[in-house]
Amino acid sequence: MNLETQFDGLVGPTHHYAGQSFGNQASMQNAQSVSNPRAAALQGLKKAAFVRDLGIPQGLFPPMRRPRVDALYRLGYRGTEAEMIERAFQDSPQLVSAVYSASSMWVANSGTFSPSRDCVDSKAHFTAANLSAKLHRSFESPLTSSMLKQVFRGTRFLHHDPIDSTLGDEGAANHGRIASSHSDPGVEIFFYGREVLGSSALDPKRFPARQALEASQAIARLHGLAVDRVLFVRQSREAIDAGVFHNDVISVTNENVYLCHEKTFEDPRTSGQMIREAVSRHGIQLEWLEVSEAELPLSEVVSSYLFNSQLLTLPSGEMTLIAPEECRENPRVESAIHRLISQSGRLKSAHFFDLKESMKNGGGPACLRLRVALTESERSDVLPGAWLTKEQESLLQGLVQSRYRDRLSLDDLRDPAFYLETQETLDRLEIAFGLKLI
Ligand code: SUG
Repeated sequence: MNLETQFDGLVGPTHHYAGQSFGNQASMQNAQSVSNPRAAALQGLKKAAFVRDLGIPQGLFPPMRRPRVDALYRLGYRGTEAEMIERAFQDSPQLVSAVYSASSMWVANSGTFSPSRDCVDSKAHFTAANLSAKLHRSFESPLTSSMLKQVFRGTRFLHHDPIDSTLGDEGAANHGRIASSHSDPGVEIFFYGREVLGSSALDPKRFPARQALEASQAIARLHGLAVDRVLFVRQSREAIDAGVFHNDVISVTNENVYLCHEKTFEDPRTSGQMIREAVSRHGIQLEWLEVSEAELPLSEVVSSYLFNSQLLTLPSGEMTLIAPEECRENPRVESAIHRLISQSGRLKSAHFFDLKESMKNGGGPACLRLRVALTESERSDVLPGAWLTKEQESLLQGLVQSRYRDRLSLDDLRDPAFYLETQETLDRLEIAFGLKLI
């Protein structure tokens, strides 16, 4: 059986809360709290190691180099690094927060991946996301391209540059795939919240929609996906306005299973029919698992992050959910999970993880990983240092324990000592992963 490879993002030493993401409830609510980068990285590592120990291939991306002093330079700041940071902080602590953001940990937003089985040239395609909706996240995109190229090497992979930034693209968080198995060709679903060139009549009112239809269409073309295997589905604006800023906050696919909430789509009847028809045309036996608004209201979808669980196929062929601890704290969510498990032919278990540090910025288990359904030969082309082996796990644990702070506030970011300390930590991570953090 070909299991889907998971790549998690290691939380960086600059993880903090600054309310950078308007429309992301957790980020907005925790704006001024003090973070614990050490706990954040250890929580993420523990989850990734657990998935590896289930027998699923598990990789890890390093954090990106921060702060983006180059961005400060482009914005007109001059002097030494410390001077530029201090001057920028005096003008706007939010700007310093943006250049220091550890947001690259949410690698579900790093890019869109199409397995070689789906692509006309039989290569595995990546398009790095432009993340243009938020300043702090837009700094990721050129670095993401470089990182993906360093990790997925050789001629089996094709890497595309980010789409033009006016056409917002948030990567795999707005992308799903339904297939009989990870080894088979699938139907790829692109979720979008707005049209840049079309009408704005269906745009959400309260919060911005981040994904543009035109970006998704471009990715489908670049990846060489067959027209009858691609769907473009509009996200519900009511859901976006309730805090569903990415589709992976309200639905998740894995092989032939689609787990979603009633309020996933702007037009549930047409979208549901389109998905069922496309999938059955290709002989895929779809298992549609739906949670209604009556069973779990949108507000609790957002607070629990149930749909941001990882839905994973195990070596036994059964599926499991890797869910955030918050799901166990809400009795309604807990009983929904029990119902789903008892009803499903494939979902048989759930595991709960404390990812509070990431959750407080709106990043659950699925945000922290990029799924790449690789063949065995494609796996052999992956940069060796990017696999989460037991040795790599303990090396990184040690590094995090000895070098990451356990308290970080917005004010700490202006401290020149923190700048130097961060560079040293990132240098060590560069060596541990064997790739260049530019
Ligand atoms: O883009 N939060 C991220 C969370 C990303 C979640 N990813 C997925 N759903 N796949 C975002 O909103 C908050 C940073 C801050 O406020 O400091 C942040 O960027």
